[in-house]
Amino acid sequence: MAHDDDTVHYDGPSGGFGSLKGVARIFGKEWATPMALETLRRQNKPGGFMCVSCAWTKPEHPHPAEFCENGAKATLWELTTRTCDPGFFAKHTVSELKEWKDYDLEQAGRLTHPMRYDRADDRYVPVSWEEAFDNIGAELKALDPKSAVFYASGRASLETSYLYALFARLYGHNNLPDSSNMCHETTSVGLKKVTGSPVGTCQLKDFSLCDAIFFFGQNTGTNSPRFLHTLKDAVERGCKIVTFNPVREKGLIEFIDPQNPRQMITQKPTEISCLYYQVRPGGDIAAIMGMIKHVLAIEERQWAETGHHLLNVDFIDQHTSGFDEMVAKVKATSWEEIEQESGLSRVDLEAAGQVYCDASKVIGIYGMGVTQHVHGSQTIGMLVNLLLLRGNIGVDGAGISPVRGHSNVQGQRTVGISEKPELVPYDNLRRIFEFEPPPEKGVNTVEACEGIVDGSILAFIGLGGNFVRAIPEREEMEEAWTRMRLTVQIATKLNRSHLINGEVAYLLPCLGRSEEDIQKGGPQSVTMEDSLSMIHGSVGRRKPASKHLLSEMAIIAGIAKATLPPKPTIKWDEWVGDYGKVRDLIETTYPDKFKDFNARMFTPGGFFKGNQARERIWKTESGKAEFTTPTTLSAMGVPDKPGRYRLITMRSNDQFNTTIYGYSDRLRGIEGTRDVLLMSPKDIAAAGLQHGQVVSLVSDADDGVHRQVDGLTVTPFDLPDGCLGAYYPEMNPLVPLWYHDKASKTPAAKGVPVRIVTEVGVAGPPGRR
Ligand SMILES: Nc1nc2c(c(=O)[nH]1)N[C@H]1C(S)=C(S)[C@@H](COP(=O)(O)OP(=O)(O)OC[C@H]3O[C@@H](n4cnc5c(=O)[nH]c(N)nc54)[C@H](O)[C@@H]3O)O[C@H]1N2
Ligand SMILES: Nc1nc2c(c(=O)[nH]1)N[C@H]1C(S)=C(S)[C@@H](COP(=O)(O)OP(=O)(O)OC[C@H]3O[C@@H](n4cnc5c(=O)[nH]c(N)nc54)[C@H](O)[C@@H]3O)O[C@H]1N2
Ligand SMILES: [Mo]
Repeated sequence: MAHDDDTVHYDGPSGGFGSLKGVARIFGKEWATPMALETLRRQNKPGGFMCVSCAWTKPEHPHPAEFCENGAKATLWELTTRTCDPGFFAKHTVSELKEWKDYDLEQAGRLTHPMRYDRADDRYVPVSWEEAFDNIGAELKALDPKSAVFYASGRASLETSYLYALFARLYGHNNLPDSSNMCHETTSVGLKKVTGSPVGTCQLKDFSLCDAIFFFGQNTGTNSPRFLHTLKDAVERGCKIVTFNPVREKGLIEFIDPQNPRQMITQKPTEISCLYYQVRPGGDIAAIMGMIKHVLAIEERQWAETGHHLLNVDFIDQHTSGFDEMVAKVKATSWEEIEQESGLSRVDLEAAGQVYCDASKVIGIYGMGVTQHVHGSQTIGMLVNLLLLRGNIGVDGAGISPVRGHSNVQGQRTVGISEKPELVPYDNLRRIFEFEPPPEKGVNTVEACEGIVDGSILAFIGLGGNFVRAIPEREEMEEAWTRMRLTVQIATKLNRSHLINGEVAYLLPCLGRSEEDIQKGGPQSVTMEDSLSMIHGSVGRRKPASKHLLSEMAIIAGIAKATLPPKPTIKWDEWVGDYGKVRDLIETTYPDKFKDFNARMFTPGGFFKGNQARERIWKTESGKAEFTTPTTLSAMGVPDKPGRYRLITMRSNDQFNTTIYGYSDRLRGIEGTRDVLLMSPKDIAAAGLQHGQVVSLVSDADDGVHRQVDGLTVTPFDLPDGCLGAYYPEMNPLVPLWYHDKASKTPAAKGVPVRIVTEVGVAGPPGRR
């Protein structure tokens, strides 16, 4: 819908009736069955199953329905009655399926049988599990272990992830990239550097004690909607929320709680952010710099006038390092530079800084808008700088809280999915399993891609996910992928990564989390860790989509058994028969975090794995919380230049990563298509383009590589100048593989340098200076 200000947007609030309709529209009749409703009722409840969508925490006292629009979509997506069986694969060649859209591939339904790719016939054909395991085992045995990669998309349970990492190390490598490498690796590296902890310090109770929350680049309304309830409660008791985001995201503007009858009747939304700033992509370092400049000015004035500090000087003295250098840098930076890089005015940044000064307890929140930039780790450092000034880490009601993505992405790292051996307690592994784990660092996602391109990686096992679709540099990667010897995908639904095959390829279907998992020892439960470091048990009760499915645990163990020689300390069958035994192993390996694991796994609200930064024990290089001095004001990896735009690759309200539920980005008012190029009306005019014109984007990364995406409809949207928006994963061919956060190699998907191309040539400005 176009509006009086000529941009496409949505008038309603987030939540409310729209969210219920959003679910009904996609699932129609399937959604209203007693079976589906029963499953949804158990979602995120103690003794129920943990949502397969986002990682937001599951409270101790859940709402009657503790799920959101997008959690319901994710669950119903898994529960579908459609099946993608051998008959489907007999009908369609793989080449033919490559022409299908992501949406249509997953619409085929749940995978039902283990399948092998028959290259001669270009089709998947059914195989027995034994044959699949034996062949995969034989292939892996024939390879140098260092040439194999075991990828994990952050959904698999703690139990499966632990065994998967153990398998990799027994086999002989640390090549364990995780979806988190494309996501919050910037946190794992950048936040750890300054606080000593690779994860957030907040707990749920902090949100009921804080006075202000600062949001940087996290789209709560779409990506962690249950969090909106927490925010609404905070606002209603007087907490101030200040948001920095180039896009005016509905969920952070206003919200109607669909579970609040009064609000549903009155349709009067709660205003979420009191201040909302449309920062330029990559402009957060400068924006926070401006806020800090204001805080320092107020400190000086207050000290002179009253003799009382605004800053928490005792905390700064005792607990931090690097303060003076950071302050010197802030003072030496002019407002002019700050305004230029942030795209925000001094007045606005002072107002935001004043909210910080007026609040005694502050929480900082961030998501992909911070982590997916070339200098994303510096932005995290800046946000921590701001918090440290008044001791806002390590006290109740304050802290830093990155909002994680996949439902167990944080947990996978906790139990050993890591390419970095120093993050894994090798001594405990040696003692428990009596083997020598590989000392060499393994590959992360970007390095795995480089290895696939240069031919050093020859085998890929995917425990969930849609790797080839999610990574940068799609054209080159798809081509390189087929040169691998072995590709194995463990999945619930068909996706594009299953169609780009190595010489030998298997597609292995697994149980979903909502499904019952019966092993020798009876029905099994699993566990995961949420964004706030709470560990929860989860029990699936649904009848599996097919009787041929195995659990992820059984599949990993099956491949491992076929690959590795037997060893008395390694008991795959026993572990698969009773997942409780794997929890015992996790407890023995990580005794501090998982004490009494089996006994505590169903604690309502989960149990906290602990966080030393929260206790002001700083496991950093200096032994203190570290102020960092930024080396740049822009998180972008390339400078502005004429004709160059900053492209944000975004998620719609109808997708979970590469899974596309539908074509409605309801909260942004974009309907019926994903092939849009969002652009400010001013930029459209300046570039000499028309609303509705179809254009192409080409890479402008100054590396001589031609990258292009065609067929995008110019759509007026409220965005800062020089900034474009378009959807992930469609835009991934435009992201160079080398364009990533400097410290962590997280691909910089939020500040991609591009030009706009029309039939007549390159379109005009911006790209200032
Ligand atoms: N329904 C649903 N839920 C999901 C997912 C999903 O796809 N669908 N994905 C899951 C996963 S794996 C993850 S990692 C999370 C992702 O959740 P988020 O962290 O919210 O990630 P995005 O939606 O990619 O982008 C976040 C926001 O960053 C803003 N942004 C872009 N550039 C900048 C910038 O330079 N500065 C600032 N301040 N903001 C910027 C964008 O406008 C957007 O609103 O969500 C998880 N939950
Ligand atoms: N340009 C751009 N690129 C990005 C991003 C971006 O914002 N912009 N975001 C990045 C981020 S944050 C992430 S996390 C990655 C996502 O990358 P991935 O995690 O690799 O991708 P998903 O789309 O989450 O994976 C979806 C597939 O997982 C499988 N699946 C679903 N449930 C299960 C299950 O229970 N078990 C198993 N075994 N398989 C299952 C299904 O087959 C489904 O097709 O993409 C990254 N790429
Ligand atoms: Mo993610």
